[in-house]
Amino acid sequence: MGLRGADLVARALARAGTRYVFALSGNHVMPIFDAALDAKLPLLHVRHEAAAVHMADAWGRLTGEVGVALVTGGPGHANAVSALYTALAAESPVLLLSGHAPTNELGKGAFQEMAQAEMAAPACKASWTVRSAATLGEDLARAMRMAKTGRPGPVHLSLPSDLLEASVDAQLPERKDFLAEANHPGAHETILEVLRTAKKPLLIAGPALGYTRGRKLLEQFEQSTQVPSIVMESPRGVNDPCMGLLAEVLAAADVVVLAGKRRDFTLRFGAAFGKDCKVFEFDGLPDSKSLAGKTWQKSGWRDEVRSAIAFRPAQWKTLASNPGGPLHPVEVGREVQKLLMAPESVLVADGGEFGQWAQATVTAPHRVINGVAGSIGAALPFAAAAKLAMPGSNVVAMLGDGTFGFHSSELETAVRCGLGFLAVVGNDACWNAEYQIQLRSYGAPRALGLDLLPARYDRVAEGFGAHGEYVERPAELAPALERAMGAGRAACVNVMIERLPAPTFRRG
Ligand SMILES: Cc1ncc(C[n+]2csc(CCOP(=O)(O)OP(=O)(O)O)c2C)c(N)n1
Repeated sequence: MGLRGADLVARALARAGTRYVFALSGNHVMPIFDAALDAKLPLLHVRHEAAAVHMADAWGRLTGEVGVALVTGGPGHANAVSALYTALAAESPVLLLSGHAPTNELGKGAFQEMAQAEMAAPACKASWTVRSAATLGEDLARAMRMAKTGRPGPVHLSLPSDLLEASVDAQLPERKDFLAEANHPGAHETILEVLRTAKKPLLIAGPALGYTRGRKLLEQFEQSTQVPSIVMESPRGVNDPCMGLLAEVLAAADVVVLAGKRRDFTLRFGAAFGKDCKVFEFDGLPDSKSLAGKTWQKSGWRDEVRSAIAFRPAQWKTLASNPGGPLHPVEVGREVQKLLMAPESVLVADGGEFGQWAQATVTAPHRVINGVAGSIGAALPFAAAAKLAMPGSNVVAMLGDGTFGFHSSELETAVRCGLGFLAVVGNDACWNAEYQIQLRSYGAPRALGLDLLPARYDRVAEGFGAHGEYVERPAELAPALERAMGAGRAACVNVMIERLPAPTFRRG
């Protein structure tokens, strides 16, 4: 038998070095499942198409490789699209491959026919339908390069099923055709000079510089220039509690360079800066070669910035919950922090108020958060992909109880695939972030519709074969976390917490 279009796709993915394809099956893509066998392309089957994209997203952020998701056409594709938005805002290199109705039936009411490329386009860097079986390999190579080049992001290809089944006589692209480095464009002498002569300069990087390799570049830049750099990748921006007293720093800076960071809502569209501050927008980082021979003055400003961002209330160190429970989120964070001290540990934070408490109380060398998109629900798929990418690491996801419900069935995926991460659910029996808005904006008597049951998410996890722990009182927390970490499989610790608004900080 000659090669089918599907073989070209599977072999091209394998040649590109794709280590996993996060997939959910469906009629249109079954030829690719079949072709994956011969191409030795590992498929990891998930429980919801959005989870496949979230996993590809976390994979992209943590490894720098393009994360690949494969879903079926029509409704399968539609399910995947919402998750593209998170990857787009996070500047994560993702390729979404969706099956598609066959070309010879288009316009006739084909099974699950839908304008898929158009539907994905607003949430992607690029989005198109492949037109010929012979170009499937080239299309894939181009899509992968686009996902990684410049500011990384998701790219979508729709693959009509007749092209996947057609016999092809086409060459596979070379390995090099799939490769492109996330580039951080080069020097900009004027900007460097302005930074060098500023008294309180600040470099604010966008999400793409916040992941493993980007962070190294930022560290090098900061070491060479003494200019403090921060990454803004969280939805509350200036009010993000994990950024401590960032608002003070932004108001005091005299020169700000936005390095691949938009002057968007997270910076109050620029109103977060002092009125005399000079703000420059630059698409990336000046490269270190152009710094040679320059002298950069050290000053106390860099330390001032660091300590402002690290600011947390002193009482957090000793804050204790009521012994009878529920727990204060700070106490939960303090215990979880102990699990994430090793160099490769990963923190996943998601959800409304609890997600913010988690980010404010826990740090880890690697972080995957729901990001500027502010979309909740991705934590469990993120954690599963993180464990796959970094199998020797402790991976802890901290998520709200509402958030848990979005992708709880991925705990089954985790157990089935041997992905032993820990999910810590902050259970306040509420969609608290929105409840807090009701309290602030409309008052307690007008609170409506946001209560949840104090549900036993630990038992849900057990039902999927994971390890479950239920924590009502502070004394139970540490032993429960220890048992969960030692369980040797995915685990869920369901912690009853106080229903508190996320913290905001003022000095003094
Ligand atoms: C996909 C999506 N749907 C809805 C929202 C709005 N939203 C933001 S936080 C939140 C409540 C989250 O509740 P939970 O996970 O229990 O966390 P809590 O705020 O209670 O700590 C909601 C509904 C959103 N940001 N993203």
